[in-house]
Amino acid sequence: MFVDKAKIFVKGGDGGNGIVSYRREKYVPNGGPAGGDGGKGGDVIFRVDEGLRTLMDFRYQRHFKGQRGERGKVKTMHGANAEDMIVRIPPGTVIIDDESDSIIADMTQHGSEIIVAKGGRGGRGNCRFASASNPAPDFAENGEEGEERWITLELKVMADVGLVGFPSVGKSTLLSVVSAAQPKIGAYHFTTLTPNLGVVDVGDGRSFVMADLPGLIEGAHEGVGLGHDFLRHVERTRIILHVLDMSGSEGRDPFDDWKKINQELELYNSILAERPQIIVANKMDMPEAEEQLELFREQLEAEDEVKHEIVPMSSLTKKGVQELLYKAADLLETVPDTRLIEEVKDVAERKVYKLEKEEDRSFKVGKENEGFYVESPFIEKFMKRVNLNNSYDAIMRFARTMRQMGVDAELRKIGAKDGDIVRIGEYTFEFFEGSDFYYHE
Ligand SMILES: Nc1nc2c(ncn2[C@@H]2O[C@H](COP(=O)(O)OP(=O)(O)O)[C@@H](O)[C@H]2O)c(=O)[nH]1
Ligand SMILES: [Mg+2]
Repeated sequence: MFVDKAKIFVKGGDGGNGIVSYRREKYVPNGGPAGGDGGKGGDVIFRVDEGLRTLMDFRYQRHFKGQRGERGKVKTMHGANAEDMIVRIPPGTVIIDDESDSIIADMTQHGSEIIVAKGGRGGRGNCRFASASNPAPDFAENGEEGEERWITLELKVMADVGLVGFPSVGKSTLLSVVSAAQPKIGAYHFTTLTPNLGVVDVGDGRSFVMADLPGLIEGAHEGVGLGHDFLRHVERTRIILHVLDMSGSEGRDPFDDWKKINQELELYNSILAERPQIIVANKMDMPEAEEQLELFREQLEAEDEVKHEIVPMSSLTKKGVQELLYKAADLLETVPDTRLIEEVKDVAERKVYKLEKEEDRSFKVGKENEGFYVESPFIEKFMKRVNLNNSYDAIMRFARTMRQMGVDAELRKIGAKDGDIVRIGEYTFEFFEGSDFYYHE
């Protein structure tokens, strides 16, 4: 089976910043804090859509970023939450977290959803930090950053469209022209049991999977029994493109070929004879082709076999190829897909990864140059949220958190004293040992 893959980046929207603002009312000289909270950033959500068959869309768009939440507003008003970003995926898509190489989800049901990157919380406005000891706080929180991750999407695909026809009629060439697949042109495939599959972009938002099914006659011919192995693949395709060499080169008779292949299909499984079929009149660039096509049409009529659409085309000049793709996509829409998603699965075993990560509050302290350093993703994230540059209150809150985490104690253990320099990320601070002033509520 063929695996369609896409590697993409997802990021939830950042939360909106909380703001600092004060009430201003007539006759009230110093109103209380009134800066509102920021809105939540938009989540990036994957939703299964049974109308999709391939991961084709992800070849064009690889980055999905949720919108930012709105800033907080005056008069303690909330900024609006950003709308979530909905990304459609085909049923059967397995979502893998790249960093841990584990499965986040295995999406099968139409309409089911999963949040792959959460939007950040909005920052709190200064009205939320008012307390008896600090009735007019001069700081607000920045919005939290949205979650981000690289993920790989994997989809096991079955062919929607099967190419059948005698050797050398141009099946492999057609597949190579309409997809990225690179089957061997002009080669018989006695030895390979796997059909070549390619994802075909119709160009109007639709896509489907096409299989080159060599061996139908080649194998049967040789008596090696490969023919029927390939027929099993045809059995699972939803429509058949019956490719004919309309140039009648190499002594071929298109009508005769057509009947023989149909017989072969019918012998294997009579259902196949009923499968929707498009007759692909290939090699129309050749001199004799027009005449042959006329003859072919007459022969069909004479035997009352006018059941299928005929599309004249040439893989060489590409004339008629686009029309064939539209017709195939149209026909597919009329054929319900009854194949089970379960059939398509059987993904390699991987451990299942939990989307909810525990907040990691671990940190590391050490000595460097003349001072000390603290390393901690949690603290660095915290510093991004709290704007330390312009607010005394914010620094106090920051220091309190550090003490709660035990950072101060650890620094003291390795010798930090009053006035020593402590670097955290890009910031440097002065260490005040046990200062009430610093940790005052
Ligand atoms: N003139 C012409 N030659 C073609 C066309 N399509 C395929 N061929 C040639 O026909 C030969 C057999 O093609 P291939 O795709 O391997 O046929 P397959 O055996 O059905 O897979 C190759 O030499 C191709 O270059 C076409 O539209 N016009
Ligand atoms: Mg071939």
